[in-house]
Amino acid sequence: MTSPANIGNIRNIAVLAHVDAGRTTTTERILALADRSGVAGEDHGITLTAAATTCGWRGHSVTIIDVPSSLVHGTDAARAIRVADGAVALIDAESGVESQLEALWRLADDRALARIVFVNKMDRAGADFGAAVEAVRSKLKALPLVLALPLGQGSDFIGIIDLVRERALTWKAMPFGAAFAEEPIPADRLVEAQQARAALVAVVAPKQTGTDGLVAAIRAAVAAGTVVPVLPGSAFRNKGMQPLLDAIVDYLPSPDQVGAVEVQDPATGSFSSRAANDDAPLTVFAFRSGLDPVAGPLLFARIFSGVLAQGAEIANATTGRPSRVARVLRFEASERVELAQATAGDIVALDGLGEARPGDTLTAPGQLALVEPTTEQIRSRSA
Ligand SMILES: Nc1nc2c(ncn2[C@@H]2O[C@H](COP(=O)(O)OP(=O)(O)OP(=O)(O)O)[C@@H](O)[C@H]2O)c(=O)[nH]1
Ligand SMILES: [Mg+2]
Repeated sequence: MTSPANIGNIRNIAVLAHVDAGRTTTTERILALADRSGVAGEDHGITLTAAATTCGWRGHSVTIIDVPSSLVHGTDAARAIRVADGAVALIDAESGVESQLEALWRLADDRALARIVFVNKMDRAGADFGAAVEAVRSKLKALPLVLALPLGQGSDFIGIIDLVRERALTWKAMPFGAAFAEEPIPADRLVEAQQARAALVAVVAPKQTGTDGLVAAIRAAVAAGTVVPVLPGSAFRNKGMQPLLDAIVDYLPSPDQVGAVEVQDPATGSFSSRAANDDAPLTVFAFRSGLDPVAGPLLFARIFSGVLAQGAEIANATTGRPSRVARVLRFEASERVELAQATAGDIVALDGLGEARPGDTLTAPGQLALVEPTTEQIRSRSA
């Protein structure tokens, strides 16, 4: 986990949810699962104080970015979405799509962010998967692509039918066990599952038949923003979490797929783009401040391009002041890891930046650029 990941194996994911839909529970479950698969035999106290936490899954480095639900924190939410390459939207299976998710969804629309939907709380008595899928269409104005059907609901919710791989996954280790069994699709659901699979194949029209061709076609459609995969589960009961992680890895884009970042020259106002790779000039965007009980005040930031080394002399392009990064940290599920450097696509916490604020862009001295316009620029534009 501590070695730098190949950029194609990075997933920076924002979790979008209405208050109480299960953002914290879902994030905790993901981190617990991923942590267990990556690190053997330790006691995992999971810290959720961080604005971004990184974990490993199937050889990928997945960073979960916390997005405040309440739009009282609208700027924080918009910046969290700005640094994400994809998002998981949580819908409460009982209460459906609610206002805060709708507002966050619009912010993600503005950035054409690739998304998948997790219909959470399928174990609740009033859970209605079909209604949640319909709400993706009617309220979120997106084309839902159902990738799995629930097996039972309410207290009978035991698992899902994976339509892509045509199998049933059941979590029978009660009450909260993560282990699941893979079985054939139950005979009484077979026709329904075949019809649902045919519907999904018809939407994404894979050029190659077979599972791999279908996965690639779904991935392409998600990146293009034409479809939103939908999966049912229950974070609280720990059911459906591995398929959610698989979907993050299989269907949401990596930083290099999302591509270059558009920046503005603070002196001339002219725009240019910087490619999402280590050889491009350094572009770091600070999106959230945090106060860590151990590390102290930190600034969470995304490396859009270039390489940021610990101790590097940098410039705050927003304020025009020189600065120095004392430490580059990454929050992993169970610990804080100090990195020698962060590379393009990484999301890290920076220590020692003093006056820098969320919204600031940090660059190499002499290569100033802004990801977000400065307050002065916004004022002069609206004047
Ligand atoms: N039955 C059931 N309850 C759930 C599930 N997921 C979360 N909950 C419960 O729903 C409540 C809210 O869950 P949280 O994970 O705290 O939700 P949140 O979205 O982080 O809430 P805020 O941080 O307040 O926005 C808690 O009581 C959870 O135990 C689920 O899958 N099934
Ligand atoms: Mg929460």
